[in-house]
Amino acid sequence: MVTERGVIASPRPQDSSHISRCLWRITAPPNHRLRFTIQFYNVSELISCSESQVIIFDGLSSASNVVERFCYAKSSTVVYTRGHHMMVDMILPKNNYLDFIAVYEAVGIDKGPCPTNRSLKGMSGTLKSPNFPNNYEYDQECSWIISVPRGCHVILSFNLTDFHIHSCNTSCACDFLEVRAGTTSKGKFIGKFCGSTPPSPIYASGRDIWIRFVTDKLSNNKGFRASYKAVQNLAAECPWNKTLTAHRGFINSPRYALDYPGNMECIGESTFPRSTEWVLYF
Ligand SMILES: [Ca+2]
Repeated sequence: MVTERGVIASPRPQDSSHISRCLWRITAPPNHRLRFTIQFYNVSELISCSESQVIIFDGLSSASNVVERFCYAKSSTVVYTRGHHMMVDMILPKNNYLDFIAVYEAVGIDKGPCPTNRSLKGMSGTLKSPNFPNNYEYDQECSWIISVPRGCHVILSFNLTDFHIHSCNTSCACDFLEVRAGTTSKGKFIGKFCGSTPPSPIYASGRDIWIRFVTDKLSNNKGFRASYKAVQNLAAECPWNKTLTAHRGFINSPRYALDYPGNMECIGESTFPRSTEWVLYF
């Protein structure tokens, strides 16, 4: 089937006595993925998974990755393919019933729990790895573009408990979160992060950042949840060669008392005579 939307259902009971298996192959237009919404799935409790199940493959054959496998009654569930093909393999129980109705539809690749270049806009928001706080899947690549209003700057923050990305070495070669300035993979590199210690808040000098989350074929973990906010230019709070002239004043790290952003260097300088004694109170 090559359509943008449709319904698939189990055979009617009077037809199903001689049918043991149904297969559907569905293809969405290029640059789309398939959203599959199971609206109704009921099967006898007496049936085991080996006798009856519905398997959704991320491709046109049973050699493709499995998106989801169902063998117990389930209420409404939504799954997404990664590519633009899907195969549904339904194994029907002998001398028993399986009632199944699902809707498939072609959606943009920016949809689903692991989107490609999903656009996030506004003054604040959150994003998370697929399935968070449950473990992410193997072999994923998801990306987001955060854009805050003109004149603002993005700051991306993590909680200590919301960052667990499987790391196999210090260069984050296995699973990682990559952050770049701008709206594409070609923007200025800001950082690559993994492990269980979240990075300091990430401040971008512009209004957009591009984020990519990549996982490999081994070991997975909880992933991450992050929040972004539109902030004013922090350059004023983190002066470069600012001259302090008043006899008394305050200096603070950028965004004090919030976490300061990573990758900044602030320098303050005084022009008082050498003999002047400085007293710093914390
Ligand atoms: Ca991994």
